[in-house]
Amino acid sequence: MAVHLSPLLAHYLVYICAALLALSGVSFARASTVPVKTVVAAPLSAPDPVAARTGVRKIQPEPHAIVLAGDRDFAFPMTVALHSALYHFDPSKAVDVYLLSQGITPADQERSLRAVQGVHPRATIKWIDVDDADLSDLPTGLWHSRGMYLRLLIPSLLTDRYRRVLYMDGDIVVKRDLSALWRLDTGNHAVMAVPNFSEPTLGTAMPHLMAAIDAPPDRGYFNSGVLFMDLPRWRERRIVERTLEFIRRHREQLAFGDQDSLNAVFAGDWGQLDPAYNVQLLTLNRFGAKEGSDPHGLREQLLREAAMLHYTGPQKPWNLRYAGAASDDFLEAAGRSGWLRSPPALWKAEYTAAHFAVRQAAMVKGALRSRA
Ligand SMILES: [Mn+2]
Repeated sequence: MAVHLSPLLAHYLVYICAALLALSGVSFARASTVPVKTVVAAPLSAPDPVAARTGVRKIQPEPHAIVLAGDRDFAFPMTVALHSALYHFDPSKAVDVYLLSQGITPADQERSLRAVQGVHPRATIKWIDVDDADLSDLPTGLWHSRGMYLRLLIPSLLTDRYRRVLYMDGDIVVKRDLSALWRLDTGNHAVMAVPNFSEPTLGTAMPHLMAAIDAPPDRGYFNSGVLFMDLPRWRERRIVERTLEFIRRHREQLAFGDQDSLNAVFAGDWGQLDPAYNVQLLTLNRFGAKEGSDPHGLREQLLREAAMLHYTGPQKPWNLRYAGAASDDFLEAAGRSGWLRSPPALWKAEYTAAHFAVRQAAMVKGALRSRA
């Protein structure tokens, strides 16, 4: 007779394994040359008194981890994004946050930590200064700095303690409790994501690369700004190695380095998240065109129900010239974060003056260099 594992037992086995891992003292960050700064934003809740008395440790549920990443002047938008995520995150659930920095100054890292301090009672927040030597030869574009590749470091930077991790871009404002993601059944999918609103299939997004991709052109093409990643599956399927290989081989033909390459490697084999988890504001007008006779109504509904507003495109709501959608949502989230010291009109001007020109110049330089 075949041994049959009941779903409930299997469920608890996962918990028990997670608890054993936690008890074995596996550290958060994998041993590497990357210096890890540990700052606990708020004390974790007191030990369970019953567990202390009986000596029985409470079995831990799947740990929740969120990763954001950015370079140079992205500290401010990243902080607003993180603040908004923690502000809405179920306060009864512990959440570990990792902020990957590519050249964000220690002063800005400190300022960011102060800005989100105390927003969530069970959040731990760590900055990780990444060694980006491995990424230095990757192509960049006019509007995309090397920071876009930082998400590819997640499977090697985080330990086995985490199974499913949420990566989110820094140009996002969160509007709802994201802990709901960890209740999703993600099946065998290594990644869950939202289709790209403007080009939702491989064939429309990268027709010139279809010969290099082992999938029919009508397979889905996702936006890489929000990725719910199953890390063991990423490692098992060597997603990062294969993505880097694809980037290097097709560097001349990539419009969006990380996004095109990840889509090429996944080749349509990914799970679809509700579009509310990545509302791509620049191309919102493309959403719902096929689904209904009232696309305008669908778009209004999506904006109302958005869990994550994604400020896609070159113009960002922290720039003076931003004239896109949901500007107020950013202003509100930015105002609520403890980052700002001056009123919105003034800080926008300050920020634009201090960072925008520098950033664009650096990107033009990077683009010219990668083309050379
Ligand atoms: Mn983005």
